[in-house]
Amino acid sequence: MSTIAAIATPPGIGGIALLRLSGPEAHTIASQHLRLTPCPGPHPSASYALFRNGNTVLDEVVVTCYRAPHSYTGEDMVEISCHGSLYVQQAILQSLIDSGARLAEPGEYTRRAFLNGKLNLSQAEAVADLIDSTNAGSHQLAISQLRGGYAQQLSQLRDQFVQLASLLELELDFSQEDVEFASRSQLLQLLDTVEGIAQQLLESFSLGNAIKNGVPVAIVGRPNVGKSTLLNALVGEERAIVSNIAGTTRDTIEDTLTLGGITFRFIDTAGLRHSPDTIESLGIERSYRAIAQAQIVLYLTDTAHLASLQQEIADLKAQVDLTGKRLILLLNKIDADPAFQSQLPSQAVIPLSAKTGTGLDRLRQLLSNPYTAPTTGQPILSNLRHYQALQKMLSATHLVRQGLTHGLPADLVIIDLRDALYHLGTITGQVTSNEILGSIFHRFCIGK
Ligand SMILES: Nc1nc2c(ncn2[C@@H]2O[C@H](COP(=O)(O)OP(=O)(O)OP(=O)(O)O)[C@@H](O)[C@H]2O)c(=O)[nH]1
Ligand SMILES: [Mg+2]
Repeated sequence: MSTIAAIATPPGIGGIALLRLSGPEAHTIASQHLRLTPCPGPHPSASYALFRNGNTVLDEVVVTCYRAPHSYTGEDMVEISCHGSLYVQQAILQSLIDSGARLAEPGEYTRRAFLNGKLNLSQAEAVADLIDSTNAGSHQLAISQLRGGYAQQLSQLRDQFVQLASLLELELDFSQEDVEFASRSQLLQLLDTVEGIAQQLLESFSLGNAIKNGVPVAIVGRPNVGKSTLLNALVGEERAIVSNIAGTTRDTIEDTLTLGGITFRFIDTAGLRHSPDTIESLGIERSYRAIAQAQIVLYLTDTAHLASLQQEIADLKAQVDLTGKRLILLLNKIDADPAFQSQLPSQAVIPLSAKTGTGLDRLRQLLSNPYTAPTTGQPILSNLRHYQALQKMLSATHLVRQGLTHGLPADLVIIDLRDALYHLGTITGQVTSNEILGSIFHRFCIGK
């Protein structure tokens, strides 16, 4: 293991910047530039020091020394807090590299922490989520995963499976004799438990994903029905230009609103129609792209065009695949036609006035209702990699179950069981590969 160095604070000028050194030579390299107080024990020691490069004093710094394994990475570490001048940060980093350190790769500190057993893989991923968190909901998800979350429970279950799998393998050595070392009923019971947990986690994913990444909502419809007015009313500011000229919005315009802890990303789009205008047509293409990427489609019409709504929806479905998306039909401008309020067409269309605000509360509620968090403190899955691993694990456990109920020989059951154990193990990192680690850590910051 080489000794790595990086600036851990964000690039740019700041009050203080933090540099980190980690690896077997961390203390030796640091002591070429600093007079270090010895750091013998499990407790980190912080001290004031001058950072020198040769005879030149670069800065007055505070140095924190950690001894392996009592550090974030589990290795010897030195952290240097210097003044946040760009020059000072770079000069200190260059000095450390000149003295034998190597520039750290993204996430390399956390990768080392994982490899040294300080964190499991799910916790390492939670570190990146915690850094990325932008609201109370995503922060809470990341913290609970960092504190262990469901990965600990899955890892314990996997250990029990491994024991049963080894008993099953033992039976192969006695295949001539009719013996059963692994209790089939115990195995089935364990399958019940792990499948139950996996199902619950998979069901929580749409909520977890919404909390972590927000929900894209496209506002679409024919020109002039009030899409931009609705965007402005929802986000509470004049984001998009509103006019009575059909075809006002040419490009997609986005803004966000947090409802019940979920960030909704509203995308106002160019009105859908056949237009000879090249620019408008390009805008309309973007509208279709916005619909394709949205999870929720707010399809807006107004009182003057209600009669053609069904046809418009049929045309829309012919253009874009709406499978898996929530389509909400809205009838705007009910303020302009009071007679309409008494003869509303169907329950399926939500009446509102983007201008006066009537009906907007109902719309907000409708948007956030499906994302109500479970109250019992159940774990929530927000990690796509875990989601995919659990799905693959479930396919394998179904085959194990089938094998057991049909009394298939142990050597066949074992193949599926190993497959299930593999996918379960990739969540916690009990099973891993350079490819998995690479895809996880490349999205980290340098210095973390
Ligand atoms: N009376 C009434 N007028 C509205 C309402 N909502 C929008 N309007 C008016 O309808 C016209 C069109 O509004 P926009 O918000 O620009 O419509 P749009 O759907 O974004 O139009 P394009 O960008 O051209 O597709 C403007 O004159 C708005 O003031 C409403 O709820 N009631
Ligand atoms: Mg508009």
